[in-house]
Amino acid sequence: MHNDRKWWKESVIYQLYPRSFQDSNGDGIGDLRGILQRMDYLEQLGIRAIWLNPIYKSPNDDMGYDISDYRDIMDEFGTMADFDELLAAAHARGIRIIMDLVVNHTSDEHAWFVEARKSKDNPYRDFYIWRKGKGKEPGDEPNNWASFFTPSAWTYDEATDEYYLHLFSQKQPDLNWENPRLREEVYRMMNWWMDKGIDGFRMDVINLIAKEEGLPDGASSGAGYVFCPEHFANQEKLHDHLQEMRRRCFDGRDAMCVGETPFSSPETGSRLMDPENRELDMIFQDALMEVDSGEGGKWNVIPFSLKEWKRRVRTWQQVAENTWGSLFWSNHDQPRPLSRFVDLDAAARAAIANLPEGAQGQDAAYAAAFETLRTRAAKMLGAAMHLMRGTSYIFQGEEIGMLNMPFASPEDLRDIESINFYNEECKKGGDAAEKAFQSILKKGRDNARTPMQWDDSAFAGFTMGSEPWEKVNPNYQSINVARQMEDPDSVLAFYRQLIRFKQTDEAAVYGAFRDLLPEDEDLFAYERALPEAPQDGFLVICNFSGAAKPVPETLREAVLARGGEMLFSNVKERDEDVLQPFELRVIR
Ligand code: TEU
Ligand code: CA
Repeated sequence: MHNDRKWWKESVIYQLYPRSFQDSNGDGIGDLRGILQRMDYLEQLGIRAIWLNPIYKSPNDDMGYDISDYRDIMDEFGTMADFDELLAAAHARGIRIIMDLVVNHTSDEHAWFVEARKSKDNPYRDFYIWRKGKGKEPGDEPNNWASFFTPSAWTYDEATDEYYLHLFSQKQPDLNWENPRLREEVYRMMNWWMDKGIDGFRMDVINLIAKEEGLPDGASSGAGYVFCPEHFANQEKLHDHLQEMRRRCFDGRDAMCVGETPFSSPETGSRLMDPENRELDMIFQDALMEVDSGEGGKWNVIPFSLKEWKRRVRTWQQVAENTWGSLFWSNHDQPRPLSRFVDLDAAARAAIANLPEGAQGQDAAYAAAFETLRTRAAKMLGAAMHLMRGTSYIFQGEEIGMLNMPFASPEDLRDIESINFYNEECKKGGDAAEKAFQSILKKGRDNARTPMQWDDSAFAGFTMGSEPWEKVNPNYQSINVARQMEDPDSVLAFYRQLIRFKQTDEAAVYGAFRDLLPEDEDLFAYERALPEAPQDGFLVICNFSGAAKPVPETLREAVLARGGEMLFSNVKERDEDVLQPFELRVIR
């Protein structure tokens, strides 16, 4: 096992989405001074680093993932002076700052692209990827690639009679990483931020920066656009670029680099994270986030299979033992885990099943059961994920058990990915639009972007001014920080203990992982232990089901082999032979 000690292996990292964290000036949009108001909360949480989603100047076509000036702060978020104050305040509290950097593409309003589109011989032309098409009508594009956010990955530029490539929106033109001048500009900018004292970068879709030579068509049986990451993800040249970036920007610094690398196999992940290759310190891989995505991708929602999820967990925990890894239930692109990986509604209905139908107070009984099970399941999921091997990332709101948003209509959506998907489906007629909206309710990125729920005052204490940019979840009066701050049984209290344990217990940080129940459909149980000190390890036992489950014999033996000290539990009374719905036990 690669167990060389690093600060980023011993840190739980809080992912903070500034736009939805705290508004300080009443415009309904989160900002840097709002984060400064919440530094006590972040310190009390116990996390040792914060990953800030992009805060650079941006027209916000994709909420900051379309950067128009890498060396200035987005107007809505404040000023560079605010950032400098935030960095100093975080460091003064022993909290590191990881910046989110998007260098696969820029905004089309970036000065480089404004220049590039002026003429074919402009010095910035080949900072981007331009190709001649067969004409200028749909279907005439240079190849048949589909983009993540638009039917075609190409947009025709009348002025120079060429198309430019954009794997995301048409306001996010891809940068040409084959151009050494472009790479130099990126490295200089990265070093400019590093010299300000930041502690590392989260590199957005960094494994897409190298495209296949010749930009060949995606395999297709007919006309139409084809989503073909095999031609633009994990290409061989990627490794050259990452090794050059490492040499130019990270050598000699104690900074961390985590790369978002969708479509990565365990082999590719290991290669990217192997310290000998000097490419990335760790990656965000998407295997655990795709278990409920059927044929055709995320909008085809299929039932979550714990058994399949555990199979992928074993694969990536093996990678983590050989190199390292990241652990996350959600982020700004994923729905809320409590609304996705457990069925709270079914469990709450089962809990009150003995009440006669329509009995007086049935609604109150359901609400009470739901709240009890929500708190219990949030703790179980938290321990299940974050006690595995790898750096834990906690997305804002996870620590208080926030849920998906019951959006009333498509007009409530703010995310370009969902809006574009919905508009395309509307063109198909029939029930396509309604089906699309139902998928968006389950998997849309806006679910994670509703304002942080601080208290039960208007707009959940996120803003005291105008209507927030994204609607507040109506459950904010029962699910909020203030309500949990002083409650020793709250999700928040549990996460503080979990964070402290994950950052300080040797077995939790550097121990090996062993799945104890690989075949079980409802239970997830594993052991963490350092080979040289097995007795200092611990067992994690999770009932993902909303029904009580007997403790399997094999598990009972593993428990008896240990001292039996209960490190974490999420129920008051335990039955040694039965695990209650969503019950968790962590035993030393
Ligand atoms: O996400 C890239 C990416 O793969 C996502 O589009 C993801 O596959 C999808 O959203 C799952 O629902 C990164 C950023 O995290 C995302 O917010 C940006 O929109 C995207 O890159 C473009 O910068
Ligand atoms: Ca604001």
